[in-house]
Amino acid sequence: MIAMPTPSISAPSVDDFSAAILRHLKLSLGKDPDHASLYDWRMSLALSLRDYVVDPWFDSTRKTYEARGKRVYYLSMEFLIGRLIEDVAVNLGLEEIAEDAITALGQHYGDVVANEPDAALGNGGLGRLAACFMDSLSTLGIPAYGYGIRYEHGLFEQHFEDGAQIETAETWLSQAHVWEFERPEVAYPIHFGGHVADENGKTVWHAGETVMASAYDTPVVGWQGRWANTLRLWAAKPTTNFDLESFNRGDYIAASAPEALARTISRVLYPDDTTDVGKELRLKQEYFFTSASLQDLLRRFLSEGGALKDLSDHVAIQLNDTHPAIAGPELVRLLIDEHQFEVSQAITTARACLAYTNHTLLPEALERWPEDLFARVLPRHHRIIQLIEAAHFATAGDTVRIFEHGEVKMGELAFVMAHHVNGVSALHSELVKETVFSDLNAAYPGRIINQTNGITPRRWLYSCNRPLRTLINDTIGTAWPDNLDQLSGLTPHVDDSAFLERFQAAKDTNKVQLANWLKARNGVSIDPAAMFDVQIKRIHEYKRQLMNLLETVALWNDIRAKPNGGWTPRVKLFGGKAAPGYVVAKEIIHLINDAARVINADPVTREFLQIVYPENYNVSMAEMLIPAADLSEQISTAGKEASGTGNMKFALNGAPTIGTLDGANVEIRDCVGAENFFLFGLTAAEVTARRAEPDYARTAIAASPRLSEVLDQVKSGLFSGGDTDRYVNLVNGLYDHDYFLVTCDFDAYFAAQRQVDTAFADSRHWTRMAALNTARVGWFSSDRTISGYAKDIWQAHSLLEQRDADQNVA
Ligand code: Z16
Repeated sequence: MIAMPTPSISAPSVDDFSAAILRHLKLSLGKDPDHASLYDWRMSLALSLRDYVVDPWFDSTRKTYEARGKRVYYLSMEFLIGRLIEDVAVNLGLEEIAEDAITALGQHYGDVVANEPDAALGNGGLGRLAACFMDSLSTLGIPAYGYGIRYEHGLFEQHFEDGAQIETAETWLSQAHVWEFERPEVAYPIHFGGHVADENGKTVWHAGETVMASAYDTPVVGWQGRWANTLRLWAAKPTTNFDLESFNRGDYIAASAPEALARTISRVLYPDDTTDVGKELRLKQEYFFTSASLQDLLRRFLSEGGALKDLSDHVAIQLNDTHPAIAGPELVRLLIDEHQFEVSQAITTARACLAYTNHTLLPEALERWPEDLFARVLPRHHRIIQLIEAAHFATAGDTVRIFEHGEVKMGELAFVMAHHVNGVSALHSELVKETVFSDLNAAYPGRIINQTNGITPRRWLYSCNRPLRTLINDTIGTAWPDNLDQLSGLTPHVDDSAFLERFQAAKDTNKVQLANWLKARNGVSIDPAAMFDVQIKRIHEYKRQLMNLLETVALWNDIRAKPNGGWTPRVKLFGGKAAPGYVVAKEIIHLINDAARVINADPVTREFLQIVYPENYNVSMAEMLIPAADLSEQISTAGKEASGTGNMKFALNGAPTIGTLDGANVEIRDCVGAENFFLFGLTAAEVTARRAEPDYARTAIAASPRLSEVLDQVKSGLFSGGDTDRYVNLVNGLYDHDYFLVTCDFDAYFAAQRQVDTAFADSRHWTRMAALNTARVGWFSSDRTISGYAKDIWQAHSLLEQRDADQNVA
């Protein structure tokens, strides 16, 4: 008999839980209920929930030590976590109890939950993927640690001033972060600069400056509280708080200089998503958290009596992009300089532990450091990379170099120091083999594999879409959240009218909720009966928000020309931030807002077309927008979006995709069926071929009267109050170097949108299509992704059966 997984905790009664909240209010917050603010209630609720995480967490840690198996270490510059109250409550099965208790105490649960700051220690897809992976690692019961940086300031907050993006600092840590536990005793020195010297046949690094990396632990509890892993984030601290000599002289400013210097390292997240950074402080951040993490895992391994030659039997280290690629040379350094390894043995041992995930083919996002800067900041590693390159040349020849054109290429370094390299969708992994790493793929056949991304269904359906959750529970039972393939059980119901009506009612509830939220927040009214057409993601030329906007203007023109044309009412929703230094992306934001102002004010078209762009898109906003979406915009230039993960979230929540054959769109379409996906545009191969044609953009514009008209309107200042300068670069860019082929795909996109109009007008047909999307995308659970990494890359195992067996005996 297979034992049913048992929840780890026994649920309290609502009264007990209310009492726990009141106890925290009094003893942890020092408030009585009459004087408690929303903040106080939120903190008390979070602390009361946290109390239930600790036992499963201890239990998991104990099991991990006992098992002496493999631990997974996920090194990531970013963990885009969002809010945690709902997440923890849902995973512990305490959601209803928490809500009832808060309500019984006279508070509004939604307001209390929304008081929590949205932890934005990431930019976008890569950071959110890391957060979904942490959820799945715990749900699957795989012993794992996430390692990252405890940024004092997360991703900037976005405001619009006259339609232009303005950034202000994010300050989530200005309030206590309830979920973390400070570990002052866990701290490691991190060295920078100085010089290396050869002393008695040994290479010695005399560092120029040293900071301490200090640990903060957040438990990450999985589904039903069966397992909890640790997210360990490092904060930079000075080795000494004061330069006492200066202090005693009375020079208080000089005395605090080392502290100021150290703290800049974990001060702020770089706000770039697949755009170039290349700053010295960024390199220091990367080395800072990577070195701390490796020192920490080595200490743990050695404290358990492990022999370092067996390290790879116990340690699997995953590098999330090249950001922690310094892990290769750093692990080699630690083995040689501190544990007396031979060079080749150190390289072999390190490589057996390390694996690297590539998340982009965009050349500007593949990190390279000027060699002189690199050698100045990390002189010892500079030498070690020379040894690594020599070892690589010895096996593979010297066609692919790590040092080239005065730069250190981190992609190549990560590749040669990894036992496996993976892409994040089937198409992307093939392109990794064919393009950026084709020579390395030939030199190391079989090293590149695919692990298509996934999303956690606990956050991205169960928590964020209660109406749909209820319908699914009523239809197929409640075992799907950690076994998402079960959603296929919905398929037979898509021809059942009662089911379809409930599916549509769930969507409508979410749409009304979004409309109310937008009204309260932005003062804009949108009609929940209109189609909600949503594009939310970082603003980037390759993601082609500009094409979406131009199509919107073209539609506006058509409606104006024929106001009684039986148009399908649409709300175009945009959300997303631009990197502060990415000028074109900021112009695109400005244009969307400018066009929104003009188009939304047009009485002729108002009932058919609106553009809404709420400020400061983040994880919490995604949790509102995705369940309310009718249509998912995934329109990147084919070959450019490595995977996408928003695409999966929309499909899961019953929003069909309009999209290109790019990233994971390809696999989503295979799953949901071509008839339930609005495909358009050039393929990756056609994109490459088209770029080789002379004047491809001008040719496309000339062939499209519709596009020509729109571009003329933008140029004429129609949306910029007569200012003909504002968008001159943006529009000329399309004529002169439309690298992302907005012009070439425009007509196909417009035509696909008209097919969407027709399909949406047949509401039963549309709802069936939406339901089939939900029923057929169970494969995109991050549980499936993590199982793939565990099997193909880490050789790591779940300890859940062990735990359940023990518990059934008890
Ligand atoms: C990022 O978010 C991604 C790639 C990258 O090199 C750097 C950052 Cl910060 C994204 C990809 O653009 C996206 O396609 C993918 O789904 C996501 O990483 C997760 O793999």
